[in-house]
Amino acid sequence: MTLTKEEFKKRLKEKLDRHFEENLSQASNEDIFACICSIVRDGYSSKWRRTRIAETTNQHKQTYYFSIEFLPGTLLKSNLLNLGWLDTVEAAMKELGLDFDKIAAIEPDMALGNGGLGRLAAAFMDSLASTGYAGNGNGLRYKYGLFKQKFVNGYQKELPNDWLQQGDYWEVRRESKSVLVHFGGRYHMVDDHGWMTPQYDGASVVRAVPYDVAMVGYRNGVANTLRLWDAEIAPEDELNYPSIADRRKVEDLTSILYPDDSNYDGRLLRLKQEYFFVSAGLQSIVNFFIKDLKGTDFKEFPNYVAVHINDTHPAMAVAELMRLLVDEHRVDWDTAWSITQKTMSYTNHTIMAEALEKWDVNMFKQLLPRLFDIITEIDRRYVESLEGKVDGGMIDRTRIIKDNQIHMAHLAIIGSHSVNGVAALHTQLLETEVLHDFYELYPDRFNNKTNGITLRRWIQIANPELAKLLDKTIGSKWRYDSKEMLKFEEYYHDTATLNSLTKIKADNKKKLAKVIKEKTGIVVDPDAIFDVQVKRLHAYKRQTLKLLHVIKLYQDLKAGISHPKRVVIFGAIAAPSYVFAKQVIKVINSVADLVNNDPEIGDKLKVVFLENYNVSLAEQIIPAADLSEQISTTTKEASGTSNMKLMANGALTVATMDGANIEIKDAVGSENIFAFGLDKDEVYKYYANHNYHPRDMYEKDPVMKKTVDALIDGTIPGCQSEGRALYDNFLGDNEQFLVLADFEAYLHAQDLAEKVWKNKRQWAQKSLVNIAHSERFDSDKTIERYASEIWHLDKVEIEEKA
Ligand code: 26Q
Repeated sequence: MTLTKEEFKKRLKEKLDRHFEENLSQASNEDIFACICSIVRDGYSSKWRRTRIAETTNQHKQTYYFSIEFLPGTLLKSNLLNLGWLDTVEAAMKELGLDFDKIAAIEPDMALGNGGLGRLAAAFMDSLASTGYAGNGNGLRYKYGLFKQKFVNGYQKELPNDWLQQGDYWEVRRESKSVLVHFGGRYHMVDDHGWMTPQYDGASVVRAVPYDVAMVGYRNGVANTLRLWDAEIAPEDELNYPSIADRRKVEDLTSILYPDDSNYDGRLLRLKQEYFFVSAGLQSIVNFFIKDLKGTDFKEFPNYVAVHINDTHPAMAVAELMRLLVDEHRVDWDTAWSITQKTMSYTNHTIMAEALEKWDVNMFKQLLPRLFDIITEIDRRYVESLEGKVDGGMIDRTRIIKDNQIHMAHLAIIGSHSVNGVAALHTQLLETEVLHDFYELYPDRFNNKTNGITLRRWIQIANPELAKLLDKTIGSKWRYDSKEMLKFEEYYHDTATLNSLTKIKADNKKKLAKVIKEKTGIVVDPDAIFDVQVKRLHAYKRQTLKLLHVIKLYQDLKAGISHPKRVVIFGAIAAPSYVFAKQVIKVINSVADLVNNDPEIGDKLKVVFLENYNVSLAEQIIPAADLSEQISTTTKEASGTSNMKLMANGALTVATMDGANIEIKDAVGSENIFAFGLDKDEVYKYYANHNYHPRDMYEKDPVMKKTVDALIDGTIPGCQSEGRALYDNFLGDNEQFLVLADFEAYLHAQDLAEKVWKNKRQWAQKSLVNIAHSERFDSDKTIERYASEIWHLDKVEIEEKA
C-alpha cells in the first residue's frame, strides 16, 4: 500500500483531531508522535492479520526464537522504512514545517537486552519478516529494561529505565492467549486411567499474559510477532496474595533484566524468569498446534514448529516440551524425545566457561520439582545410551547433572538436532576445545552461522546519505538484495564517489560533534580521526588496551611527538556487580578529564565516553566513525557485531584475529583492515604453558613501562585506587586477557592507521571497500542459512514486492 504525502498529512490531521482534539499548530511533539505511530499501526495491521491467517491456513512451518533478551531499539523509523513510507513521511513532515527527527527521538529505546546477543535477536526478527519466513520471537516484557547509565564523578551509576512509562506504542496485550505457569510445591505420580500423571500440591501459579509486537517485513506484506510475556496474579490464586507487597512479588518476576553475566545474585529470580517465558511460550505454541494445526497428532509437531534456544538461558525448553508432551498430552517418552530433538536447535554465544550456565540442583529442584525429575530422566537415559560405547570419562564430562549442578549447555546440546556457533573461529573452537566431547559424539549436529546485522537499520536509517550515494552509483537494488553492494567496489577509482564518501562522513562527524557537545560539553574537531569502541564493558573486550593507547598518545603529545588529531569515543555499559569493569570506566573518565582539560593538548586529542550507550546512540555514533576498535583477546569474542555495523558505515577496523573480524579481513583483504596481535595458537600456548609473564615485558619495554606507570605515578589524578587496580591486573601472571602481550603490536597497527589517514584518497578507497563487502554480514543472509539448514522453513506468500 503506497502512501502519498497528502494522504499522510490528511491522516495526521484526522488523528490529532480525533485523539487529542487538536490541530497541528497546537499539538505537542508527543501528540504528533503518538498519531504517527497510530498511522503506522493502521498501516501494518492488515498485514499482521493476513500473515497470521496465511501461516495457519497454508500451514507453514514456523520458527520460534526463544531469547531472554531482545534489543530492538526504536521502531518508528524501521516500521516506516519497512512499510515503504519513510521518505514520504519525512518529506511530508518537512512540508508541514515539523522536525521529524526530533519527534521520532521521543520514542524510548526498547532496551530489553544487554548487548550483542539481544541485538542479534532483534535483527533476526527484522530479517525473518523481511525474508518472508514465519518466524516469531518469544521473550520477557521487562518492566525496566537495561538500567540507565549515568556517570557521577566518573563512576558508573545505575538508574531505573522506566521505558513503559509513556506506554508502549507498539505492543498489543493478548489477554485471551494467557497461560498459567506453576512454581514450587510438591508432586507425586498417580495412575490416571493407565497413564502415570503428576499430581501437584502447594505449587504457586502465575498468569503469563502475552504482549505482541508486530515485526514488519521490508516491503513484502509480511508481519510476524514478537511475543513478550508479563507476569500477573492468576485469578484462581488471588487469595494467596492479599497484600500489595505480596502482589509485587509476582509482578517482580518480569520487572528487571539481569544485566549480569558475572555474578550470582538474584539467581533464583533469574531461574524463575527463564522457566516463566519458556513454559509460557511452549504452552502457547502447543495450544496453537492443537487448535489450529494438527490436533494431537504430535508426531507432526516438528514439521510445523521449530524452537530455537538462543544461548543457554532458554535451554530448559528441552525439558519443558518433554513435560508438556508426556504429562499433559500423554505422548510416550521415546516419541516425545524424538519430537523434542527434531524441534529444538541451539546457538552458543560464548566460549567463556563462566558464562556457560549451571544451576544448583537444590535450587532447581525446589523451584521446578517436576522439571528436575524430567531432566534427571533425560540424563539417566543419556548415560545409559553411551555406557559401554564410550569411555567413562567422556560420559562424566558430558552428562547433564554432575557435582550437584545442572549443565544447561549439555541439556541444550543433547536435546537439539543442531548446535551452532556465531562465527567461523568460534564454531571451530567449540568443536575442538569447549564442546569437543560433544563434537566427537555428534559431529553432524555442529554447524556455523556467522552473525549478521540489519543493513536496513545501520545504513538506510542511520546513514541515509550513504544510502543515497549507493543508489546513485549502483542503483537501488541493494536495498532488497545486499549482494548488489559489491558493485560499489567498481567505484574504487572514481574520484567523485570517493569525494562524496568523504563528504558524507564529514557531515556525519559534524552531527556527532554536535551531539557530543550537547551531551558532554566537550568540543571536538570534526576533522580529527573519530576512533570508536562501542560494546559492553568486559575485560576480554579490552577497552583497557584502547585506554593504554590513549595514555601513550597523551605522553607523546606532551613530549612534542606529533600525531594526527584524534577523538577517541567510548560507549560501554558495565554490569553493576562487575567491579573491574567499573574501575575501567572510572580510569577512562579520569584520563578523559586530564586530556580534555590540558591546554597543551587542545584539540589534538579528545577522549569522549558517552553515557548510556544504546541502540539509538549507536545510530548516531557509528555513521560518524573513522576507526572501529575490535581488539578482544583472540579466541574470546564469539563473533562481535559492532564490527559489522562500523564496517558497513565505512569505518576501517583495527582488529585482532578474533570472532568475525577474521571474516571481515577475508572479505576486504588484508590491505583494507589493520590486523594485529596474537593468533589463537599463541593465545592457547600461553594458557597451556602458563608462561605469560607480563612483568618481564614491562621491564624490558620502556615505552610500555612509561605508559603503564602512568596509572600509578600520579599522572592521572582522581583515580588512585582504580589506576592501581588496573596496574596490578596488567602485571599479574594470571592476567588471562593478555593486554600487555598485544600492546606493542597494537601501537604499530595504530601507527599504520595514522599513516593511511594522511592520504585521504586512500582512506576513502579502503572505506569504500569495507562498505561494499559489508553485504557479507547482512542478517537477511544469515537468516536464510538458519531457515534452510536448521529450521527447514519455506517462505510465506509475499505480496507488494516493489
Ligand atoms: C548469564 C547469567 C546470569 C545473568 C546474565 C547472563 C548473561 C547476560 C548477558 C549471559 C550472557 C549475556 C550476553 C551475551 C552476549 O551478548 N554475547 C555476545 O553475543 C553476540 C551475538 O552472538 C556476539 O557477537 C558476541 O561476541 C557475544 O559476546
